[in-house]
Amino acid sequence: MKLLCLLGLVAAVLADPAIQRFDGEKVFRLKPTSERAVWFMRGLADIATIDFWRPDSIDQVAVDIDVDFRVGVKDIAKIQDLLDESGLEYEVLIEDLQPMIEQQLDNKERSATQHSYIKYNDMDTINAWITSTVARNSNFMSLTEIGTSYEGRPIYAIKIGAKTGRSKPAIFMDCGIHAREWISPAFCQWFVQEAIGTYGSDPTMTNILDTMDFLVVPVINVDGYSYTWSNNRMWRKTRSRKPGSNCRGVDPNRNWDAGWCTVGASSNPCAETYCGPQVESEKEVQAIANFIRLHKKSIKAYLTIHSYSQMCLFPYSYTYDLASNHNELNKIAKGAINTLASLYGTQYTYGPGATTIYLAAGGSDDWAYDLGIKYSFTFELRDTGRYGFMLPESQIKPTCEETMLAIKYIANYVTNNLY
Ligand code: 0X9
Ligand code: ZN
Ligand code: ZN
Repeated sequence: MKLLCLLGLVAAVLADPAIQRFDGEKVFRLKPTSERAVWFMRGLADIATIDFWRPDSIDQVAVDIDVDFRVGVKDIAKIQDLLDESGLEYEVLIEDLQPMIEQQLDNKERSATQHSYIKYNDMDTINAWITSTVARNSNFMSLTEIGTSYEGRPIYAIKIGAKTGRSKPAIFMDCGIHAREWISPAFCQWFVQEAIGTYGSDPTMTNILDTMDFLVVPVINVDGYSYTWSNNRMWRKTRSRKPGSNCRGVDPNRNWDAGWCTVGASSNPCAETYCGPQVESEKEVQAIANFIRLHKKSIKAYLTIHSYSQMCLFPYSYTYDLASNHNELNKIAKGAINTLASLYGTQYTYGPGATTIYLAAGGSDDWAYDLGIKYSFTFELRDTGRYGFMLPESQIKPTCEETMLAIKYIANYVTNNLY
């Protein structure tokens, strides 16, 4: 009996020695309707290791904002007892995370190495897809390696648009800033395919791509994304090392020069929202920032894709001040989420980041906006917490289809209102 257990253990370890398992881990949702509940949540964060899913750190917990958080298996009994005794309203969003991670890959036709738009593709598969797609459509696309990551992986930008011989205004869009938000890179891949697939037949897409170029970065945080496949599905940050700390990684959406590290970010290298030792400390952020600065004159819109929460956000997030074209941004966001909802009824909220999600400085949207790109939006795709980051592959298609409508709505607006 003992021997069998041992053999089982050895087999499990040999199967994939590096990959971290999440057996028995739960995700809770607390609805803090009072200051007492907020204090209670802070107390929990002090006594147990808690991975905040939404909002993404304890600093952002406030009255009336649902808190989704993951608790490691050794703390669950304790945390659940405390929750029960508190009398506060809470639910168990995910009973056991490990099967959820396995069930996420629910596309029956999936193969590990073959690229597909309706499955989650790993980093190597995405990179091979990037190269071959651009090569197959070289009349319509070009590829730039805009930099390399901390671990030396290439970061690519794909330019898509009709070649007119003149330099065109552009819309920049990136995916995969946060490693575990897998639906985000999936959307960028979908977008590229849909753009070439509908050019010439869809009048809106044709007009957009005749007038403008799209600059798409399918995955910014390439090291983090790789790491979510090889080691830890729940990884969010980059993978850089910092002298004096054993904790790795910086939150790449707290590392931009926009009220850097003033609110909603942490200076603790072990925190999920670590802002980094200085502005643009991360090579991945530098690569994008340099690329955007270089093409600043032509870039008219900045779009960045995250998950989850179903939101369309615009500046500011580092201050409660309103953007100078707030009314226009609000109107565009409203139009975008309405067309998104028209397909499957998916409901989004929208507004300035600071009041719609939380104050959080150092984000790419605010940085791009302050650089002078006056249409700047962050999308938080599906869902609202049923699956969270583990959105099943069967939802990739509907999610991408509806998001496509919103992105096209914004791109069409920008095309018709060039400045
Ligand atoms: O906190 C973030 O970086 C984004 N949410 S996520 O859950 N995907 O991490 C929201 C970003 C909103 N914009 C800024 N904070 N600038
Ligand atoms: Zn260029
Ligand atoms: Zn994110």
